[in-house]
Amino acid sequence: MKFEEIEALMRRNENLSEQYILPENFIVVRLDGKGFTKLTKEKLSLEKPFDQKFSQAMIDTAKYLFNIGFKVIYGYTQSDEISLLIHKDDNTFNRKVRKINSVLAGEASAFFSLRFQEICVFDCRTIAIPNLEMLLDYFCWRQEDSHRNSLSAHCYWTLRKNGFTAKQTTERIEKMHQSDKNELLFQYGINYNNLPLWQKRGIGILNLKVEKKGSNPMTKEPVVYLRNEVFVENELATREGYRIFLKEVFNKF
Ligand SMILES: Nc1nc2c(ncn2[C@@H]2O[C@H](COP(=O)(O)OP(=O)(O)OP(=O)(O)O)[C@@H](O)[C@H]2O)c(=O)[nH]1
Ligand SMILES: [Mg+2]
Repeated sequence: MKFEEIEALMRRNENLSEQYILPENFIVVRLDGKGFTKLTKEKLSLEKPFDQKFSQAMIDTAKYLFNIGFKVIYGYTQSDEISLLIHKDDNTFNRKVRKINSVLAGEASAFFSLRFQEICVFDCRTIAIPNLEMLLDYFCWRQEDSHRNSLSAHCYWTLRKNGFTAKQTTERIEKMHQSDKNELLFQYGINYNNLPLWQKRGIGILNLKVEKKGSNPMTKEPVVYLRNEVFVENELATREGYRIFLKEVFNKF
């Protein structure tokens, strides 16, 4: 086979296996740390179950991803995951799923690894979301997951710190209902309601237009201009309150 023919066949095969996010769909991406249960235990010296340094690295990674070329509207991070909402009109990489996933996973992994001076890897999935209601459902779902994870993680480490083995602890927690988990913490003197909000509700990251004052370089006259700035919200509302908050954020775009 001639080189030109081989190339044409290869390109055809590559192009035919390409997937795209269809027009008019919102693009949501979710990055998740690969094998972070092991990594956080064995390589990064972290506080358990939650570590401020780790959470800050997740926030900073999410903020970094706001500035790599995509039109990111909102970010949400909890545990070892980051979700980003990308504007419906964003046409980066022609909305090719393969490119979006690989570039975001690469950027996040590189940034986070530099922070800890350790190889840390994120995977990335891209989800097409066709309407606003589903978008709100998506972020509320991730927040509910945060709440469940956080309750389980507090129970897990409370038992581990009180002499139970990993096997005993996992078996005990697996069978428990939410209310029993609250009760277990209470028995060990922990009131779940009093734990920091960021550990239970996750953290929101917003891209807002803010007014800035400057001066016209030619005339030196004062001018007011708009600039996008990334803000961190670490006291998110929950459930219906979170939905209302998200709606307000998304409606600005
Ligand atoms: N010590 C500590 N660990 C954390 C913190 N946040 C997240 N983790 C760990 O990150 C893990 C995330 O879990 P998963 O994403 O479900 O599991 P994983 O091991 O990363 O596996 P895959 O995602 O399937 O590759 C949890 O099990 C925690 O152990 C933190 O603030 N402190
Ligand atoms: Mg993970």
